[in-house]
Formats: sequence, structure tokens, C-alpha cells
Amino acid sequence: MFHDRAKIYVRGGDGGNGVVSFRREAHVPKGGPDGGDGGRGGDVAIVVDPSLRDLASFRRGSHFKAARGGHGQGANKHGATPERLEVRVAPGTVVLDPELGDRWDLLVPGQHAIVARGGSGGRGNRHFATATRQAPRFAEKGLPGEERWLTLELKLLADAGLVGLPNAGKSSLLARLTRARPKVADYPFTTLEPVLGTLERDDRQLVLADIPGLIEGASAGAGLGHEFLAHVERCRLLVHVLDLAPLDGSDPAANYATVEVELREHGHGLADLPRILCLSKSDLVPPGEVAAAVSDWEQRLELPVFATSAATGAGVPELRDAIFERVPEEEAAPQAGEQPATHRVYRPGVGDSFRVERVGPGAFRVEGGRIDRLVARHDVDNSEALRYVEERLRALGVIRALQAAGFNPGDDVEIAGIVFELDPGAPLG
Ligand SMILES: Nc1nc2c(ncn2[C@@H]2O[C@H](COP(=O)(O)OP(=O)(O)OP(=O)(O)O)[C@@H](O)[C@H]2O)c(=O)[nH]1
Ligand SMILES: [Mg+2]
Repeated sequence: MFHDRAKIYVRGGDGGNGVVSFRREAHVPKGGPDGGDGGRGGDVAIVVDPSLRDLASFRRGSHFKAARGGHGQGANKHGATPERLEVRVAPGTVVLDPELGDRWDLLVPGQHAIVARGGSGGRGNRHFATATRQAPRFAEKGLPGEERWLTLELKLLADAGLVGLPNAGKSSLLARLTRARPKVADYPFTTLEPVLGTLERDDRQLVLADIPGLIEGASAGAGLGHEFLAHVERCRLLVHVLDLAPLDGSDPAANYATVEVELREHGHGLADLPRILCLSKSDLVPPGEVAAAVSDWEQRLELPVFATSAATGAGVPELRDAIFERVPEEEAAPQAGEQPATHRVYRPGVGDSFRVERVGPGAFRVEGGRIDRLVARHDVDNSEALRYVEERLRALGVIRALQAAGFNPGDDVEIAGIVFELDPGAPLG
């Protein structure tokens, strides 16, 4: 079974906590604050592993959580930042965040995408020492790592694809043209998953894909075709393999149309790809008829047309040359390194703005990325930490905005899902 789709959950490590600590010296009963900072949580990266062929490994596990950052320690010791967690995928994997629209195309070894960043570490108590607060008894907590669900989709990296009805002779041709040895048999749907082979020439190599047979309705899910049409999307040339004398007595012209309709229905530019028509099994038809069929189809389609026999090898070298000639030269090869996401949509809540809302008598809610992070970082049950949070809320203009919304000292405020009583000691404003 060929696994070309998976859904995974990724989560960056939480940041380590900063700590509360005070210097201890032989003759000093209590020194200044020396609590170290927490380390960043680990990132989750998706990396290309050329030894993988499909996405089957994700059937065994689909949750990937990076390690958390170390907590700070006394004597200003920072917590450790763990190594990133690497999730390996086959070359050609498209990673998609359906919610945010982020997308990464991972094509060649060495490419990677950071899909979930670790949370930042909290600062230790020494950062909060001021003239009026020389011995702060609070520190910041680390922030949680980013988390999300991602879909993975493998799209094979073939330069040219063999397409056609079941039994048309695609696998036989692949075996003639390359070293691949796909199963060949005289019944439809012998090939159940795409098979790749390499076409070799002195100066160039091309990857050729044998795509499982398409039938009418494939683009809407009939037969096997629908699933595998996605693998043709990256091809730069299609070789349409058409049986000159189908065993079932069907009409080649109608068979040709069936496959072309499915390619068009699938979309994604398949209908616009350059084509070669390959009339297969020419050894089963008298030579005169073969020549007539070639010129007939040439006139009808204005496409390059070749008659081939996988049995005798007739026409196969010509087809090979035509494939080399017609596959456009590669554009700039994809580079190794970190891949930025494309199609990233605007993500609200990361800026400095906030919104104050009255949710009931004596109850308010404040929302905003920066405000959320401030509260997430502190333990509001610790009165010193709460006082610090109040100071920051005042400096950011939140207290003033609350007051404008009817807030009185002692009212409840909900921020980032935490409800606490806010009673700023100093005058409001
Ligand atoms: N005489 C003759 N028979 C051929 C030729 N090419 C293929 N066949 C026969 O046609 C049948 C189908 O060939 P395959 O290569 O398996 O066809 P396919 O298009 O890969 O079929 P599916 O995988 O089922 O879609 C087999 O019995 C082959 O031996 C040919 O050039 N000449
Ligand atoms: Mg086959």
C-alpha cells in the first residue's frame, strides 16, 4: 500500500521557567537576586529524508512534541534549549496548515520547514529588581510552544508521466524504457500504485512515472485514478498510452477522450501539460494499419505520435528521444535549507493592540497578544507578581481603558482565560 497522505499534530516545546533565587555568600545573610532564565522550548522541523518513499511511517504515530526548555537555576544559570525535533518525510511532500493557510513544498534533501516554534523561556527574578523592589520574589514562566495540525501530501517528483486506461501497456513500456520492473499482466488495474523509473542518457536523467490506470470518473473518485492524479501534477510532460487494438473491442478514439476528460476534470494544470501520444502494442496490428493510425492521429491532434511495441521494442528508442526532447529543462533547482511558508495569512493577536470588554456586572475581559503573554508569564496568585502585572497593565494603557469601560478597583478581570481580582493600589490612570 502506497501512503501519500497523512495528518499530524506538532507542538513546540514549552519555554522553561525563570526562577527566584538570591545570592548566598559566606558573610552576607541575603544577597541580590540571581535567578536564571528558562531556556527556549525545542522547535519541530519537518525535514526531507531521501531514503523514504512514502508517508507510511505516520501510521505508527502522528503526534510530535518537542522537548521543553530547561528551567533557570540560581547563580544566574540559564536553562538549556533542547535540540529541535525532526519529523522525516519523503521528497516531494507538501505540508499544509489548513487553518492558517501556511504551505511548504519540501522537494530535495536538506530542505526543512520549522512548523512549530518552541515557547520562549521566562526571565529569572534578577530581571525584576528595581530601586523600590530590590528582592523580587517572582519570576516569569516560560510560554507554551506553538501547536497545530498539519496535513502532509506526497506528490511524486516525476518529470514525465505515463497515463492511459487500465491494460493499455503503460507498465510494459516503463519496463522497456527504464530499469524499473513493475508488474505486468493481462487484466486491468495490475498497477495499484505509481511506479517510478529513470530514463538515462549521457547528459541527462529523467524520472518517468507509471500512473495506475485511469477510468471514466477517475477525477471524481472512480477506480484508482483520483488518488493518483495528484502525482502527475508535478510532471512536465504526459505520455498518453493508447492501446491500438484493445482486447475488449472498445474504440481507441473514445478511450483517448475518456482519459483526456479525466485529466481536464482534475484541474491543477494537467490539461495544459505538453503531450506525446503513444500508440501501444503495435506488434498486434498489421504494419500498414499502424502507419495509417499514426498519420490519422497526427492529423487529428497535432501532437507528436509514436507507435511502439513493448514486446518487440519497435518504436521505443524514438519514444525515448521524444521524451527527452519534450520535457522542458528544469527551472532553478530547489535549494536546501529552511523553507519559508508561502500563502501565510495574517494572524491576529500578535501585535500590541488589545480590546477591553465588559462581560457582566463588575467583570471585564481584556484580549490582545501582548497582554495575553504578560498574564501567561506570571503567577497572579503571587501578590508580588500580581503587582508587577498591574504595573505593566498600567504602562500599556490597559487600566485606563478598563476605567473608561466602567471598571472599579476590585472588579474581576479575565485575561488569557485567567480570572483575577484587579485592585491597583495606586490611583487609577
Ligand atoms: N503483444 C503485446 N502485448 C503487450 C504490449 N504491451 C503490453 N502488452 C500486454 O498487455 C497487458 C497489459 O500490459 P500492462 O503493461 O500491464 O498494462 P498497464 O497499462 O500497465 O495496465 P494497468 O497496470 O492494469 O493499468 C499485458 O498482458 C501485457 O503483456 C505490447 O507491446 N505487445
Ligand atoms: Mg500497469
